[in-house]
Amino acid sequence: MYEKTPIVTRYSGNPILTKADVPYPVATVYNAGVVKHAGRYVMLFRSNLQNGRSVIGRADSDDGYSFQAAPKPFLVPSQNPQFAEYEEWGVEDLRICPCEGEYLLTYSAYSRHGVRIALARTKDFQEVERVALITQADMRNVVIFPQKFNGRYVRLDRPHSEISPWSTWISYSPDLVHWGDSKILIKPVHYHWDEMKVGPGPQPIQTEEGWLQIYHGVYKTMSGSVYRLGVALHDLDDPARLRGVSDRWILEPEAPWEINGYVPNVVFSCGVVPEADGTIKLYWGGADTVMCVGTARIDDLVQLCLSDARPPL
Ligand code: BMA
Repeated sequence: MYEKTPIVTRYSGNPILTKADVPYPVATVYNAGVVKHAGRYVMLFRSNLQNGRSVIGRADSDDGYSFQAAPKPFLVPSQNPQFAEYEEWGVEDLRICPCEGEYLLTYSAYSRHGVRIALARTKDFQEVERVALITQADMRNVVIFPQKFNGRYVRLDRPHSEISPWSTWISYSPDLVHWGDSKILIKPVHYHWDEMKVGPGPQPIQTEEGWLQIYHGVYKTMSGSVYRLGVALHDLDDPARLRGVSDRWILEPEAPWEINGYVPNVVFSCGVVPEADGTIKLYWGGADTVMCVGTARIDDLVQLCLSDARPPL
């Protein structure tokens, strides 16, 4: 139970993308969604501009480790009046959810009215169409499952209220625009590594045992919050049913660029790529400053959820 072998093996060439690799002026490169598209890895990363507000950049790779950043940002705050008012202060933490032959892009839209989630879609990462703002304010971290369940899209999301702080919920939609039937799935556990916040990471991965979800958990210390990553397993046919939430984290800030940076002591993931050999490439932002990658075996992560679980609620 307490073996020392790491569950996630860090790539020796970390960090794999930094502000020095971006052709336009940025202060940071982090929290990227990543997907394999047409045989190549596409990374959509967040950068703070030098006014502190965020845009989404793009980088491409043949091997998932060595990325080339595009000359211009991929997604900036919209000029379209339907979205502009809610994206005025930036777009952040984009997830790429492959679903029914297209990619659903969910990201945080910041404005004077708070933070909410916007949804866009693309088939080829050339043409991007904004679909809708799909939550009210005080919501972040929405990921959509790669398939419909009983004819409905399903998403995990992370509302915040004082009564049930920063927990993971599930919601359903017939059309990607209208969402409801919401239900709470995972709450922080007191005096535990995720006691302050629990929120979805990248899009869930299908495994034989269920949908594997990598999430972030936050612990508040006397010198700030520590962001770590954990895993949960959802039933294959009914993602509202949890098969297990691992008691232990799978990754915590350890490398110098995870401990020090724009926001110290953060590993935060919005991107994962399952590979044919039963491993994943897991991508995370280090200290809200750089992009990192590591590998893990899907079976190990699944077993952690099943063998060493904590109560979800
Ligand atoms: C969260 C989000 C993330 C960020 C993390 C650590 O609330 O803002 O984008 O990585 O805090 O600063």
